[in-house]
Amino acid sequence: MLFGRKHKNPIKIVDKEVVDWKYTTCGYCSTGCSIEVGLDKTGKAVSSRGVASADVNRGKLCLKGIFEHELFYSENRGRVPLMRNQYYEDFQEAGWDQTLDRTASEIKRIQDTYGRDAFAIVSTGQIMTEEFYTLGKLARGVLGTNNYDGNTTLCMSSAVSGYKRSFGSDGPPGCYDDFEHTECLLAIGSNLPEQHPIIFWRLKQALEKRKFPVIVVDPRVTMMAQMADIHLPVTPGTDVVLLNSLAHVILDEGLQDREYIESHANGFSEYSELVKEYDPVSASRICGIDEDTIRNVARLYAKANAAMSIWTMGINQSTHGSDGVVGINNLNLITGNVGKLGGTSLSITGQCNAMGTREWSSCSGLPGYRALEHEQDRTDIANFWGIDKEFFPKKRGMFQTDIFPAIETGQIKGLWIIATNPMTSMSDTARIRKTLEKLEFLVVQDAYEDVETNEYSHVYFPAGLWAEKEGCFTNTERRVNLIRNVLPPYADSKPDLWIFNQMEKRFEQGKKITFPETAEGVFEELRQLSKGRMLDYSGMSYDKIEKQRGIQWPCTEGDETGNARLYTDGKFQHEDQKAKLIPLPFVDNNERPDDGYPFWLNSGRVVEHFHTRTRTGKLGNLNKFSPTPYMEMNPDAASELGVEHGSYARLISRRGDAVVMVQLTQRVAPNMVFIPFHFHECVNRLSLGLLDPHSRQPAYKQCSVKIEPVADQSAAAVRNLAARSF
Ligand SMILES: Nc1nc2c(c(=O)[nH]1)N[C@H]1C(S)=C(S)[C@@H](COP(=O)(O)OP(=O)(O)OC[C@H]3O[C@@H](n4cnc5c(=O)[nH]c(N)nc54)[C@H](O)[C@@H]3O)O[C@H]1N2
Ligand SMILES: Nc1nc2c(c(=O)[nH]1)N[C@H]1C(S)=C(S)[C@@H](COP(=O)(O)OP(=O)(O)OC[C@H]3O[C@@H](n4cnc5c(=O)[nH]c(N)nc54)[C@H](O)[C@@H]3O)O[C@H]1N2
Ligand code: SF4
Ligand SMILES: [Mo]
Repeated sequence: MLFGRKHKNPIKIVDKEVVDWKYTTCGYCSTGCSIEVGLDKTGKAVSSRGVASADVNRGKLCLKGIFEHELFYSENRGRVPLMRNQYYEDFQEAGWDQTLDRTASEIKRIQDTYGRDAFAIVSTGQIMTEEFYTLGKLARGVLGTNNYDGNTTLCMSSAVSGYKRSFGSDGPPGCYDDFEHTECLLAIGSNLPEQHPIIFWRLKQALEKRKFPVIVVDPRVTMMAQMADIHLPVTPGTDVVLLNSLAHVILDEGLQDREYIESHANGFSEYSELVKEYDPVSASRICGIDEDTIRNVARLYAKANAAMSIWTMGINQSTHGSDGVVGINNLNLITGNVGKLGGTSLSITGQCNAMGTREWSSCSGLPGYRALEHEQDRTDIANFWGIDKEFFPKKRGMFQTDIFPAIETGQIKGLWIIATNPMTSMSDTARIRKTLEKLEFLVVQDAYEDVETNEYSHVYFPAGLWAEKEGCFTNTERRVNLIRNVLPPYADSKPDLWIFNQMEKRFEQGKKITFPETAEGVFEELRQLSKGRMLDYSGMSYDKIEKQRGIQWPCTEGDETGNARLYTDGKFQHEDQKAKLIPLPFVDNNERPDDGYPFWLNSGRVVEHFHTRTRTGKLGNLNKFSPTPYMEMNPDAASELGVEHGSYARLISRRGDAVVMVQLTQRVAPNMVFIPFHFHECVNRLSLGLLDPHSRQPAYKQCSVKIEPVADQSAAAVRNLAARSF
């Protein structure tokens, strides 16, 4: 008997006839895979492949990367600038000059009438670093609005805040190579196999060579939890209690690294006092993890020669997001696991250039991790840009999640939205819609003209996408990588950099500042501004980045390569160079399930879609995996309610309702449902999004709902189709 395909037709891989491969970096997630885009002899992008010599992905790509070249030809890309008087009127096609002039004059009108801060800007984690820096120059140096922020507040704000509180600065200290050295991995609220498939593959590679325990903390049995040695299905929103309790056991049993704490951290006595209250028995009643498991995990972590923690949105998107990050940092400080091979506190970032905006956009301050609150930083940047330092405010302005309520109250009258889609991605859709309707002027700058937020705009700027432009992204492990320009921008769309530069020319204040026209020209400014700082780019150039397939900062002038880790010398960025151990009392302030709304509503992502589906919803090879809004629901809970697998059900929260298809699975507990947030008019109609007090990040993952079967299934199906036109 012969095995194999001998008697069947062999699979034929169609020759795409690529004549040229162009070097880029993936534009979806923060893993930062190096991609080459293949062009055929007509200049059409026909293929994408992973770059074998790139340390990050070593030739691999996930589903999204493999089909990324199809984006160039995807539907509903913005072709030309559009304009209208009121958002409910039809758009008219207009030229760039006309739409830029109108936008500039509306910004001036609003700022003259109501004050500089009455015009706000909300950006993204998905444009190039050079574009971020230029937007920051425009916002801070020319327009002078202090209400300038980005969607990283929905995403990374808690990590930034937690790093600053513990270590004195933002900047993830570890790298993927730490998997090769660690003896224990704790992954909290992070589902790598779906959200960062290639980081996951790096972890699997490390585990194949050498076994070490993997502990996953997630209320859901995610793919990551399925491969874990220990899964802790924590009660939503209570990670801080679990972390305090792990520390309790470590200190109680004397497993801490006394020498490290003494030499490198402050605040031990207040911290250890607080932690005493979180004995495993009391903690288990709040966080839902039994006392023996807490003890076991604490001992495993503390006794490992090197232990590392990674986390993503399960921690950041919580009313205790910033505290959760500090709790993880505390754990790593008391066990001496910062800046060491395999011992780190590594925030897995989200968007392709979430790091670039943190480093250079000036959203939370001034470029290069400088703060508006520091006089020296204000002086340095004012001198570098050639403006009066008094032009800068002395304190950062509103976060994105405070900008929207300020529109409601009339404090903010105009808004510029760049590469983000709050109509789908912010909590309480009905409220966001009302908010956008209140604006005197809204300009939306996006690669796609059918992005939902654009329904409320007065002006639409069509932007170039990903490799239609040139510039850098920084990934999770602080690796700066390059996107070469593969194709010209689609139709009459323009690179974001070009749009910012054109806007600057329309303001008197803009004449004082030089705005380089090319991305590489901007990069030169980043090199100069970062010289000698922790965030040092001065040893990098585009060619060198491409040759090395990405360089990790700090990379000082004269250095051949970058540096894989931060804080290896145990010196931190607080004034006394010590890290801080911070006590974290827990207050339970979430909306929890009750008799009226008995289910936890959890939300997140699936591998085949990216965020609000402006891109993946249009690629057949991705959208076909999940074209319909759905929820994961436990079969026992469903049978009690008479809800069937594959039917539609209605969810109701105190904010609104949504109809989704039911997928029965044991991945969620009977008192929880999980909905991927990618679909418009879906989970964010229901979510509450209470804010973290430090980071202002929304707790997307915790609120409560009730569920009812839908009697008229065909009407539900029609409603769901109407919810999304892709
Ligand atoms: N395919 C794909 N990949 C992506 C993205 C995408 O849209 N699609 N987006 C990118 C971006 S911007 C981001 S931010 C990342 C997000 O990456 P992840 O954070 O890994 O993804 P999520 O699914 O949002 O949430 C992770 C897990 O948090 C868990 N969780 C919920 N509540 C709690 C809690 O109270 N405690 C704990 N410990 N866990 C909890 C959820 O059950 C979920 O499994 O992914 C990036 N990668
Ligand atoms: N319920 C719930 N809500 C969530 C989350 C959750 O887990 N649950 N996660 C939150 C998180 S972590 C995030 S990061 C946000 C993401 O939320 P959004 O930022 O609103 O989502 P995206 O779909 O990524 O929006 C990016 C937009 O930029 C456009 N774009 C892409 N490239 C370019 C470019 O080069 N230039 C320009 N001008 N436009 C471009 C895309 O077409 C798209 O419209 O959602 C948040 N919302
Ligand atoms: S893992 Fe992330 S960076 Fe890599 S190909 Fe997939 S989406 Fe792109
Ligand atoms: Mo994110």
